[in-house]
Amino acid sequence: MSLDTIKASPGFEKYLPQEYYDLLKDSQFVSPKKVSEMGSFKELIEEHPMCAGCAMTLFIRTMIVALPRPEHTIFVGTAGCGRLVLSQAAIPFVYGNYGDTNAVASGLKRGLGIRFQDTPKDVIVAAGDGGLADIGFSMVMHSWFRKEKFTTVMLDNEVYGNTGGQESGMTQKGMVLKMAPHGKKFEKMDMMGLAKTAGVAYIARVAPTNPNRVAATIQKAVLIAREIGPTYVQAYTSCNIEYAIPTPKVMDDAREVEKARYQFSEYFSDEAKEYWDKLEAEKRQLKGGAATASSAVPEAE
Ligand SMILES: Cc1ncc(C[n+]2csc(CCOP(=O)(O)OP(=O)(O)O)c2C)c(N)n1
Ligand code: SF4
Repeated sequence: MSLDTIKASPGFEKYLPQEYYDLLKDSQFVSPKKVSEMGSFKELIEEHPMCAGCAMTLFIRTMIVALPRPEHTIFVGTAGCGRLVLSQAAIPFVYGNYGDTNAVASGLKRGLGIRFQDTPKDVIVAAGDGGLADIGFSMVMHSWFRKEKFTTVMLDNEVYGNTGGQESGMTQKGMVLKMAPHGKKFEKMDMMGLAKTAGVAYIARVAPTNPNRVAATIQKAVLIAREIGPTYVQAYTSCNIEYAIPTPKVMDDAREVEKARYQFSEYFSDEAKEYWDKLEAEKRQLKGGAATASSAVPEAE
């Protein structure tokens, strides 16, 4: 952890708000945090304009707490609900045009690799199912074929939430939405299978029902992408507005959907598995000592 990347330019210190000083005092920039500690330290995202109860917000909040090195992380997002949160976090955010995220992230990751040869930067695309499986599909696939070393997180609410309810390739067959009144005519796309075919090193599907598991999944995806190759996390992040889920029932829905068709699953390529096992062995060795994010798996719980 390091405060270097958020150091104020000389002369500006007195103009920065209290929130900035809270970040310097007790945040992930000071020491790694566990999801079980959420609410007791200054989080890197605290304000956003998402709908009340939106599961995507909970997922993004957990994902940010899980970042192995937030001070060396850059998010790439695009049009869609998720960017409303991501663009307000204390982490650099690049806004790709709708569909362009994985092309932008490819160039960014390569450029950062040339500029910061001693400090690898973690690039994470986080965008909706429409952005990644529809308009951005070819760019997602080709970033995977090219083995670009960054993480793609699909915020899969199974609809175009931000524009009021069009079907996406990830919507379930038969689903009737405000702007799909006849029901969707074809099956939900198998992006997990396509990722495997394209040679993605680590692939996971997760629902936001277990914050520790979300955190552990994100950490695996980021650390494996840093060293081995592309990683993909597909997260069920229901849209309570377009699916008319009453706010108090959002987590009930997540649990039901998880049980019925969104069970946690993960896949490692052989190389990714070998690397992950090595990191876990290092972590066990360091237990009791000070584990560093670059040499060991951070604690998620
Ligand atoms: C090139 C382009 N086409 C269309 C839009 C309009 N647009 C903005 S958000 C959005 C849908 C977002 O859906 P999704 O990617 O699934 O994310 P969600 O809002 O559901 O999180 C669309 C079509 C745009 N901004 N740019
Ligand atoms: S429209 Fe849906 S996905 Fe977007 S913020 Fe609202 S509940 Fe969340």
